Amino acid sequence: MARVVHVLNGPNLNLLGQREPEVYGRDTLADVEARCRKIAEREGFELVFRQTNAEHEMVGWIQEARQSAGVVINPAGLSYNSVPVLDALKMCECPVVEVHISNIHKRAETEARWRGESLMSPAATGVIAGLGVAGYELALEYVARRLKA
Ligand code: CA2
Repeated sequence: MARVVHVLNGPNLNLLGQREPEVYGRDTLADVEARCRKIAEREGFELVFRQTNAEHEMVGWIQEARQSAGVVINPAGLSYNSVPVLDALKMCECPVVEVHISNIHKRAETEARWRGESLMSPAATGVIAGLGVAGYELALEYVARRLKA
């Protein structure tokens, strides 16, 4: 059976590339998905790539993914207030990599302090922030490495 890795994206990331390019870059989510698919093909795993604006849908997708080969998640705005998403991530039995395109810690110095404090991080195996959309690819490389180990 093919090993499946889930890449899950939270609210508003469907509009990636359309605003604040100085923070998030110009790539769209479709561009990110295409790059992730290349890695999945090369590494021989099946990729599920999804985006939702709804908390309950994200919870359902994490539950679906909990026994898969890995979860890469950019919870976006849900990072700061969603206990249901946190609880679902805690139930994952696979590596979980939290990805933020921007450096949320740096932004916490200049914007609001809450931005640097993702509620999700205690449930993550690791966190990548500030490396742009390359963070998704690096997270998948990590999962692929874990699958080979
Ligand atoms: O840097 C990230 O990836 C974030 O998770 C993105 C969230 C933000 O609230 C976090 O602090 C950091 C916001 C996602 C908004 O989606 C966008 C839509 C269009 C253009 C840019 C971002």
